Amino acid sequence: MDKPEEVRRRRSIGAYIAEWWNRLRRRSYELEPQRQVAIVGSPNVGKSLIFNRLTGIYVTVSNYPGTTVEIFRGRTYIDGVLYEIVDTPGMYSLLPSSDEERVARKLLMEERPDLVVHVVDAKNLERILPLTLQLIESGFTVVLALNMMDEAKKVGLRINTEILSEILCVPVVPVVATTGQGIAELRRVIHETVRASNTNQIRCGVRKSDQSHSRTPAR
Ligand SMILES: Nc1nc2c(ncn2[C@@H]2O[C@H](COP(=O)(O)OP(=O)(O)O)[C@@H](O)[C@H]2O)c(=O)[nH]1
Ligand SMILES: [Mg+2]
Repeated sequence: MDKPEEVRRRRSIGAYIAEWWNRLRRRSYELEPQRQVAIVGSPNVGKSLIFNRLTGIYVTVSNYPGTTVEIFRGRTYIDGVLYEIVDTPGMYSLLPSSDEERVARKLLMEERPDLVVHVVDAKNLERILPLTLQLIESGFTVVLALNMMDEAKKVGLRINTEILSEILCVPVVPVVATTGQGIAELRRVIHETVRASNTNQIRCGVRKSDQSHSRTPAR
């Protein structure tokens, strides 16, 4: 049995953590987010799971104006910077052929997020990369999240993310959204890429081991 003193001490630590968490949440929705990140990609690639893993302090859901399409918005701090993360409806292309795609395109074009995380199913890369190229051509700062790496490995696929990153000139982060593997790295790369794009220093192939490998792409 715990002594009453020990119980009191644990309760006060619990109350302190709860108070700190509530203060953080309150502050996060009172303040205007400093940066905005949109999560895009085709349906069923793990966008919402990644959104949930990236956010957590404050999430809202609303219909996009004039439609019944739901948009989830959440907030998170990365390195002291308050980000708004937007989970967009599934899209295959920037040329819309469904209500969801129209809303996703409109949201991107009107809100012009600081960064777009293109979530792709690592097993179906070749079918999905055209959207990555459209996003890059439309002037968005893009990070490619190669999700479902667990399934890709199971079917024997090996993807050289460094070469892919160099070819596309966007950072590529392998992720397993179901386990959370790669999410910390994704947060780090999002923050680093937003900072680099603000100073016009887009890196080609952001690597863990070689941070000096950078160049400004031709525009
Ligand atoms: N095996 C595996 N399944 C995943 C992964 N990420 C998402 N899923 C599953 O894929 C399905 C679609 O995920 P969801 O986040 O709703 O995709 P969305 O339509 O892009 O928002 C769900 O059943 C997830 O559990 C992953 O990394 N590995
Ligand atoms: Mg979803």
